[in-house]
Amino acid sequence: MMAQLDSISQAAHLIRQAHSAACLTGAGVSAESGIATFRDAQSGLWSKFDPQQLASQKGFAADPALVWGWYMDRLHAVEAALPNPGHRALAQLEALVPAFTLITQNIDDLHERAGSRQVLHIHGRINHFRCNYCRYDHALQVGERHNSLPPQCTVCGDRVRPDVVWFGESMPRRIWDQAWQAAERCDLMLVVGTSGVVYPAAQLPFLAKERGATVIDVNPECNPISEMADLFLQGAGGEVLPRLIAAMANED
Ligand code: BJW
Ligand code: ZN
Repeated sequence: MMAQLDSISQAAHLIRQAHSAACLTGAGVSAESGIATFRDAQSGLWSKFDPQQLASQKGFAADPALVWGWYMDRLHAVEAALPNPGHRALAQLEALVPAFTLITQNIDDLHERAGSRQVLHIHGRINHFRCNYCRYDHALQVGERHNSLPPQCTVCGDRVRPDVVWFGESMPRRIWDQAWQAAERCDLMLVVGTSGVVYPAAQLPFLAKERGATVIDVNPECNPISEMADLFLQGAGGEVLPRLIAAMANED
């Protein structure tokens, strides 16, 4: 289903009026760049594994080579992907709203490559690596990505892993605090391409709403966030967001 023109212009008007806006994105925003979403589309070789098991300390301990291989494949897919019109529209939005905070659950760097300058990666980044034990940063060498086992930490000898947030782990403290404050303070929150099932990220739009913000959700499917949102723009981010920017330009 495609979001209606009048709801797009209503959303454009609300965003234009905002003094402070926050945007929460999820895997759906990168789907049109060919990056598999977390829940929908683990494809090919990986379709027989449960991503919720792989993205965990328990999964890594049980089979470090399997988890390393999964991340190296996904890193390769991210590096080969290009930002789509949805990413680019959000980068444009940054310049159209007085205060704009982009909070992403995505571990890819497509927002940055589309031109967004300030991105809060609350679930970490797939192209950064650290020790699983002492957290020491690790610069990945070309050969290491092709090894079956993850590299060893040069400080403590434990395993290196991508610097992402697995189930049961805490968000990076400073980034999470900034995301929380943005949700608390914004008068408008735009949510794009998240299923709204992973906490505490999914709490942010509810927090914003509780503090009086207007919430707009963009997603082809209904979910707990779209049900609570003031406006639900049903459709793909790469189609709805450019139309939203165009409608904002028409408001001038
Ligand atoms: C489109 C589209 C298009 C398609 N355009 N849209 C409270 C209640 C219940 C459970 C918990 C709770 N608090 C904590 C928990 C446990 C757990 C949790 O939430 N579990 C739930 C699954 C039930 N949370 C945690 O464990 C968190 N940690 C924590 O709470 O720690 C506290 C603590 C610490 C220490 C001690 C004690 C307590 C950590 C969560 C970390 C999540 N990490 C992951 C993996 C990152 C690395 C990796 O990718 O490998 O992050 S999980 C995965 O889900 C990934 C994503 O960022 C995240 C969200 O997924 P997202 O973005 O919503 O994607 P999908 O695939 O679910 O949905 C795609 C959406 O796009 C769909 O809606 C489509 O319709 C849409 N779409 N095409 C727009 N073209
Ligand atoms: Zn270490």
